Amino acid sequence: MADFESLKKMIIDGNDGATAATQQLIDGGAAARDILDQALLPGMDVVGAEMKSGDKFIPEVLLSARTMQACLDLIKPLLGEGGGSLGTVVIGTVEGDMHDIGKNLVAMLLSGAGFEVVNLGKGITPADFVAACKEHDADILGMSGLLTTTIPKIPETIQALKDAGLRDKVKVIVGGAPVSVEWANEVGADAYGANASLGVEKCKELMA
Ligand code: B1M
Repeated sequence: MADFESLKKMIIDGNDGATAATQQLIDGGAAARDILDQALLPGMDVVGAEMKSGDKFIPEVLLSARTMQACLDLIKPLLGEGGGSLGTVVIGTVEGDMHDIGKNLVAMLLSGAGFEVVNLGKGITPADFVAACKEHDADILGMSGLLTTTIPKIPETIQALKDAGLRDKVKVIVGGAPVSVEWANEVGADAYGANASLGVEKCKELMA
């Protein structure tokens, strides 16, 4: 029988049995948020630490990431659908950055909380962010950045929003491992999400 600890280890190992274990936990009555908070996220934390220390290489990290995404897809419907009444959030990972697990998680929780979410994917240029905000009449633009080399695309996008005359209408929230609240303030974002749940809380505050 699967438990949180064994699922966490499967994420670390990139073991494709993780989806069956996630399903077993769901069938056994485990809450989606507990699966996320007690197995999936702690598993990716270990992967990150091992990548940093050189104990894991990119292909292994990729396996873990794919495994994590497959498990997230299983719990996604259980995080609820809120009907989109709180406002429209356009969200994506910045240009040059292919990390999308955290951004997808934020998108899922926003949708569950009642936002209409337009998830643009990863590697999104400032021009494409602006075009999507226009097209979808966005209330909030969410940008995720995981690389110190590419997070300058965030202030570039904020400038592009200003140039398009949209900055007064569209609030901006940013997040991702190298981003901090101080940096977010410095580059002129309206909010910073330290994690997915706090990101949702900040979006609710922005709409209040
Ligand atoms: Co990469 N990677 N990676 N990687 N990778 C990091 C980010 C890194 C910190 C690893 C390390 O060195 N310890 C490091 C960045 C260092 C830096 O710049 N500061 C790094 C590097 C260097 C790289 C490459 C350059 C490696 C190389 O090729 N030499 C390369 C870059 C490729 C590119 O993007 N152009 C690369 C590639 C990859 C993989 C493809 C193998 C894979 C990504 C797969 C995918 O996403 N589909 C990968 C992974 C998996 C990681 C780590 C291990 C895990 C990231 C993750 O998914 N975490 C990561 C180490 C780490 O972060 N500790 C690392 C789980 C996820 C739930 O958390 O994304 O932080 P996170 O999101 C959180 C919060 O940040 C927040 O909420 C989320 C949930 O709590 N949040 C928001 C995120 N976005 C938000 C937006 C919001 C609000 C909150 O509002 C809009």
